[in-house]
Amino acid sequence: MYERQAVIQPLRLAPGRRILVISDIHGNLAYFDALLKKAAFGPGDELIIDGDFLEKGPDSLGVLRRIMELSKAGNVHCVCGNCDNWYDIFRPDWSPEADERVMDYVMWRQSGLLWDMLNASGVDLFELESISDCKGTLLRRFPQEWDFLSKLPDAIETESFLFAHAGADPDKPLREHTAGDFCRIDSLLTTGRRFRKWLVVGHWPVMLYRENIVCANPIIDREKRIVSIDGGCVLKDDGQLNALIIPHKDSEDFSFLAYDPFPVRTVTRDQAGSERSYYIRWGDNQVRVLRRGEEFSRCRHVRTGYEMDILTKYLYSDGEYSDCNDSTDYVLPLKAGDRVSLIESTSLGYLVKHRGVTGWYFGDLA
Ligand SMILES: [Mn+2]
Repeated sequence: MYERQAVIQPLRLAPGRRILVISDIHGNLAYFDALLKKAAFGPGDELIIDGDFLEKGPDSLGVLRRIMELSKAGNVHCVCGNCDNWYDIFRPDWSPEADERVMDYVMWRQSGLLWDMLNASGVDLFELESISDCKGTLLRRFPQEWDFLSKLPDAIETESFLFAHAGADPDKPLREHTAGDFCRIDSLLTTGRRFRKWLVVGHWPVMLYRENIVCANPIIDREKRIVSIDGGCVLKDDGQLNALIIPHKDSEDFSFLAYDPFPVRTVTRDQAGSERSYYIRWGDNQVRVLRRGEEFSRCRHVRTGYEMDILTKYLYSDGEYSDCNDSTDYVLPLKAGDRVSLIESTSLGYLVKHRGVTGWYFGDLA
């Protein structure tokens, strides 16, 4: 499916209109609605949804319907991500083996668009043998949703920008791109690719680009002309949904807004930041448990040998070796009066987020 020729939607924007770009909503309707509200999104703006609005989160169908509803006004434009291409299950070259993989995926995740749609149709998924048995039901019950999904472009091109979910190939004419060229590239910023036109992508949570510090804010690389905006919404416990703000269609004067639901508290004393820190993250998260405690456990990261205290509830198994939830020992540099978002309260201190950066604070919070 990723080998098919990509659909690129040309978009002419009126001058002077603000452009918001949001990616990787991943079925999180609450974050999406709250971010639009925070940005005071309205008819005077343009909104680009940069792919992966479905899957992983609690309400994929709700997010799809919200985007469809917003799209009616004509100022909302949506790109297909690697989690949004569900219309492919109805294409003639879709195989029975692929149906099996989809069924396994749906029952493993127990969430996502097909899960939501089938539950809303009253289908008992635990009785269902194959996805092929319910494709008729899906088409009958959700004709508008499938029509919308079938028409999603793989990229949107304006005079100054290309919006694609994960990347593009600067050595290939745009018209020769496949769907996969736009949505199947991991870690775009480390591939050495640079572009003539600004490329705005999601897909790769931005915190994965740094080893020592967890930062969820968009990365603007002016040399490569890439803006990477996935703040780890749904995928990371401390993640956020970012909206890149382009002041008007030819501007490079980027800013952003972010939404997360954590309570905001106030720091009561200055704290110096740590000079050395590490971020153990998904994909490279095997640790050896040196000393298991009730609240914290002393652990050694297997690949690097780095030692840190990890919340015991973040360890995924009781064994000597365990994978763990994303963890950092970074101590944030803070000043009394700073406002922080509270992620975890522990007996030793607080895991907080300050201006998009997650770390520890060991004083009192007001
Ligand atoms: Mn993706």
